[in-house]
Amino acid sequence: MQMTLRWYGSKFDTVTLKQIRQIPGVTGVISTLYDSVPGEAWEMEDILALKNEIEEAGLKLVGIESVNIHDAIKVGTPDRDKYIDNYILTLERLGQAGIHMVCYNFMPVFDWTRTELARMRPDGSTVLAYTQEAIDNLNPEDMFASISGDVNGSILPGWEPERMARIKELFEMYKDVDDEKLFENLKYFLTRIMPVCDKYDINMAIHPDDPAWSVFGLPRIIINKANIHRMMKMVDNPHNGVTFCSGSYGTNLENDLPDMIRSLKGRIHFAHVRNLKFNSPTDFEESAHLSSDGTFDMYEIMLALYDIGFTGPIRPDHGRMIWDEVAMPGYGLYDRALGATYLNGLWEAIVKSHK
Ligand code: DNO
Repeated sequence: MQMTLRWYGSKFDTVTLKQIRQIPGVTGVISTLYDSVPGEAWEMEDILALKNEIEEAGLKLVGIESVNIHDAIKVGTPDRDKYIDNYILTLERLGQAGIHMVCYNFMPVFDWTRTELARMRPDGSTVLAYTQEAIDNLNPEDMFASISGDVNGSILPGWEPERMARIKELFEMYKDVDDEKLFENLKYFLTRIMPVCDKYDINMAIHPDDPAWSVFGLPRIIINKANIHRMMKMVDNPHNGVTFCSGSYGTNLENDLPDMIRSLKGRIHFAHVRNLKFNSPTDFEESAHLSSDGTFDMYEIMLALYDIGFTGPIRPDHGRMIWDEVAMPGYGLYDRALGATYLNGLWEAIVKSHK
């Protein structure tokens, strides 16, 4: 595996490439053109500028998170092909620039959803948290306003204000889309992009829906083992794979994470590894990465990745806000650096104990 950190680009991130370079064992970053608009083709010069900036800092651009998908593609409106054509153009240019992993999601309206961005834990750190009760008592149109006070001046991925301003319209667009329709539209999209992925050896890594169940009555499909296997079978190509995100699949306690990983040999193209602490099955908060701070056995997760011969990029995921850092919730430097170091430690021990 290759340890990386997510980086939003020098215009948007409070963390610098220099700081990332100084985290032991982190050799690459996962980045994006954060101000790109879903549906538009990325310009080659922008891709190369991002890549060069990262390489000049002594790191590697190991993959993209995310190239976002236009709603027309998810909804399957008649004009979807023009947006898919642009997506293909972006993939072509990424391939030509030597980038071979693209993370994306197929979640309607909201990307990942949390009801609190700064829940205080007993040690004074703050974390992202979710309670189903809060969602059940909230009008989706007020969702953005309810968390926007805690964003620390940042734009959250998938929660761009312009997008949230259109929320009513977005809900309207998805009103006839159920799980089956969403699967169908995903299949259409994947079928169209696979030739370019084959040509440039680009691994597509779908990110799970987070939380792994329907919110506000919207369809959610990338939520469990059965559905991921359905997704891979319907377009059976090794480039059609997944981002294994322990924190997202783990929101549903019925998901057996090590078992899911073992069933995905050869199809996990990217791993997000983090822990959650459950207060009840529908109230969880994002803990430190350490097993004993949360609910998951992180050793078992890393061991499962080792057992399937995982060689792709991995990153610590959301971190707690600690040591008075002010950053995008979940994406500060300190706790993610601790996470990377811990995961590297587990990996070293696993590798050595298998010799
Ligand atoms: C949350 C992230 C997600 C993820 C997208 C992938 O912090 O894991 O926003 O990047 O769902 O497209």
